[in-house]
Amino acid sequence: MRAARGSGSEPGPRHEHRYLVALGSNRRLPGIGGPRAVLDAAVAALSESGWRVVAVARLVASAPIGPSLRRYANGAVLIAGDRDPRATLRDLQRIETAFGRRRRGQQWRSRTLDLDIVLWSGGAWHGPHLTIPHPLFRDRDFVLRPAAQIAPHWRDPVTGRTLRQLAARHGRQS
Ligand code: A4P
Ligand code: MG
Repeated sequence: MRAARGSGSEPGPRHEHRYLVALGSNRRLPGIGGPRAVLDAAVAALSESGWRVVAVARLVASAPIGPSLRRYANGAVLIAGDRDPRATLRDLQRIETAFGRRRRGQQWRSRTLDLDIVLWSGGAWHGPHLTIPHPLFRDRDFVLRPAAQIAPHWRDPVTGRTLRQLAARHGRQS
């Protein structure tokens, strides 16, 4: 793991935004490998598409939530760049598609790659297709643990709690 100093939401150069992105996979991708290899390749794809990769969390294995029976690999990455949240979501969805993700069918079905925006340095964002913070992230150990590893002091703008606090709270409850 490469850890970021500070909160993760600190301003970088002017016009630079930071995003904390959660990664998940529970399917093999031919030519790449199993879920862990898919997530490593997804981080490389972010870097190739112009993002500065600030920190990458150690991957965790997690039991599936929802209808899929396959175990997931999950992770988190802190990236920096000049794209606004809408452009960032498009970028993440383009990478998901390049990794064989099909958006048809049931929600939460098994997938080769899921990239969700958990937090960004601009605070809260509500648009027709995008909500930041991600509405479910506080309930998910497989998001909180990797996220708290790379940005422990970053505060959730809704609850005011840091990622470390949210991860510790969730760990005690589950
Ligand atoms: N959208 C809204 N807000 C956001 C955001 N902050 N980041 C919209 C990304 N997308 C956001 O997502 C559906 C729509 O959510 C997008 O078109 C976007 O406009 P999707 O990725 O197409 O579909 P999905 O992944 O099936 O839905 P969602 O809600 O992202 O599912 P989740 O919450 O990601 O759950 N179990 C384990 N152990 N590990 C996992 O990673 N993941 C899921 C998927 C279920 N169970 C899991 C895991
Ligand atoms: Mg998603």
